[in-house]
Formats: sequence, C-alpha cells, structure tokens
Amino acid sequence: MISLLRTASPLQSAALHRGFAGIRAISLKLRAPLGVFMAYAWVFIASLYATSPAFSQAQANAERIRLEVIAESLEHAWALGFLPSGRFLVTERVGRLRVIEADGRVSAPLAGLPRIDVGGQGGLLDLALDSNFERNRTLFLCFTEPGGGGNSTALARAELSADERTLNSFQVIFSQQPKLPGRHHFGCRIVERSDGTLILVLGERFSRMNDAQRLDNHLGKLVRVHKDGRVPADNPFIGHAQARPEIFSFGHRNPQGATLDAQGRLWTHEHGPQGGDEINLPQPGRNYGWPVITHGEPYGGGKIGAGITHAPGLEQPVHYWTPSIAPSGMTFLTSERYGADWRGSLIVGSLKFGFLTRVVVSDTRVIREERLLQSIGQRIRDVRQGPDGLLYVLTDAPNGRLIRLNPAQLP
Ligand SMILES: [Ca+2]
Repeated sequence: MISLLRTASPLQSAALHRGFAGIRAISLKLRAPLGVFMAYAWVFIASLYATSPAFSQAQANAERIRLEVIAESLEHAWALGFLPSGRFLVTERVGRLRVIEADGRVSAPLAGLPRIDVGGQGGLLDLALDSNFERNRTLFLCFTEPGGGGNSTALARAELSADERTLNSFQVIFSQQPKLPGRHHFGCRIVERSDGTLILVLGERFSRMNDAQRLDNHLGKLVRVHKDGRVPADNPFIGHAQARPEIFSFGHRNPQGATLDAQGRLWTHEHGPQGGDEINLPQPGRNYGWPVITHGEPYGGGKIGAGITHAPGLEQPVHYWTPSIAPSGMTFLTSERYGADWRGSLIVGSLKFGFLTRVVVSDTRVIREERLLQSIGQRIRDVRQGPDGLLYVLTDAPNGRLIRLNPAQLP
C-alpha cells in the first residue's frame, strides 16, 4: 500500500513530463487493508488521446479499474498461469518458479527445474498450462538453455505435483538452433492452438538478424510442434530442402507476446528496433519482413538495410508503434467484467513506459488504442485474463508484483 503511494507522485510527474496531457489527476484512496500483501487503490486511467472526443471517452473509462496488489517481491516476474486450485503460478526470469496462494503468500521456489542460463534478457521465461491440465497436470515452459558455447531458447514440458511444490518429468521437447553466445532476443511465448499444437515465438538473438530471413535455422521464427516435440505433418516447410521443419513463419525480430482471439486466430507482437514494434497475425509459411522491411530504424538513427517499409512478398504488420512501447504480454479480454464495450479488446503490456494499452480491434483491423495504468510505476511484463474474467498483470522489477485489475464498481 505504501509502495503504491510512493509510486504515484514521481510517476505523475514523469508522465506529465512526457507530455501526456490526458492525465488530469492520479488519486489514490486506501481501503481496508486485508493483509501484508494486499492493498487497494483507486487509479485514474490516462489516455494519450488528449484531444476532446477521445479524451472524453478516456474520462468515461477512468475509474473503471482499481488495482489490487496480490503479491510483491517477485524477482523479475515474467509469466503467469492460473491453477485450478485457485493459486497462481509465476516464473521469475532469474530462474525460479513459484506458486502464489490466493491470499498472496508466495511459495519457496519449486524443485525440478533444469540448469538455466540466467543473464541479460535470458532466464526462465514463459509458461502455459496444458488445456487438459486438470487431468494431466502438464505445463509447458520456455527458458534460456545453455549449451554449445552459448545458449538458445528451449521449450519443455513437465508435470506439476499434486501438492504443487515440485515439477516432475521435466523434458525439453524443442531447442532453438543454433545456440549462440549472447544475452538478447530470446523471444519466448507459448500458445496452444485449438488443434492441440504449440506455437513458440523465437527472437533472432540480435547479432544474427539476417538469419531471420533464412529457413535453415530457428532465429527470428515462429515454430509449431506437437506437445511431445514431434513436428506436425502439415507444417508449411515440410519437405523443403534446407528448411527447418518446425518453422511456422519467419522474418520476426523479438516477439514477446502471443495469444489467440475468439476465432482461434494467432496474434503476436514483436519488438522493433528504434520504433516499429509490430502486431502481426502470423500465417503459415509467410515472411514478416525483418530485417528487410521495418517501420523502425537503428538505435541512434539511420537506415536498416535499404531503409524500406514495404516490399513484395513480405507481410505488413496489422499495427505498429513508433515510438516503440517495448511490448510484452498480450491477451484478448473476452469477459465483460469491465463493461461490454471493453470485451474483445487486445490488451498489451509496455515495458518501456509501464502501461497497458487497450487496442480496439474490429475483426483483424486495429481501430484505436487507449493507454491504461500509467501510474503503475513498473515495467509490465505479462498480462492475462484469469478464469474469473479479470485481468492480471506481472511487473518486471527486482520487487515485481502480481496485480489484479478489479472493476471499480462505481456508486
Ligand atoms: Ca515485420
């Protein structure tokens, strides 16, 4: 509760300094404390749309959400899962997996993880519960796997013990090739599609951006595998000489968000360089352009390659952000817990600015955006919708938090 109060003032100043005139006030009102980890605060929502019609809408949306900090002191929390027991499962990038009780108590690190190459952007990253978790206790993790004089992103399966203290039968089912020295651009989000296959998004490791255009490696790719690691027979590059058979789509930079919409379509986002963060709807076999085309530029300015944004045969993003927001985490809001008009929004976290962006979409088009939680004061690493239809956020900090976004229930 105190930490929330602490963050409000400097953040308000910082946001105003950035020129977000949409912020009129950040008001925090304490409610009855429920325990060491519980705090409530009223949070006003700000919008980048400072001009009148959109700003009026933003004001109407203000006060829809109040933040409830469920747990703190999570060391660079990265990914969130919801256990049928009502507990939460959280990865910490530093190589730990923890269970959080509904009342916010944080468990000791779970046993059963392999050696993980923690450092820079690498470590224990995403998690996804199997769609049949209640029956098979299976979950999927991706992490930075050491080896070959360096590391790469690996996808593994494991079973969570009945007491939820141990991972059993940990098994790597896919390893990105090649392994390279370096600490950057591991990508790493896992999505189970309705056909039961897994999509894993993979970065191009920063030093090897041109390899995103080559099919003989897994750098800058989306890959698709069965839950036991077998390659689906209908993957798009099966039978192509020199192509890695796991590849689903290519020409990606560093994706850190992936989710399905209500129709089962796959949406991803990825970090651009300086500007040009993208939302894509990856289709099998398609080329998403990096680094041949980009809406961004190198850090410090100039051109990447020929400095072009479009080219024949290369897919355009459905949306891009310039300046970059550094997106991480993504989910469709399918509930009406925040009002019927928010249902169907794509919710994306921002590392760079520490906000959520509510992306209003119509079918596969982006209509507009609204920025939420600009007072949160930490990088947002993950956002997911819980079984209760509410949104949950993980923040990426030495004292990262698990936060529930409650409807404000205005009088
Ligand atoms: Ca692209």
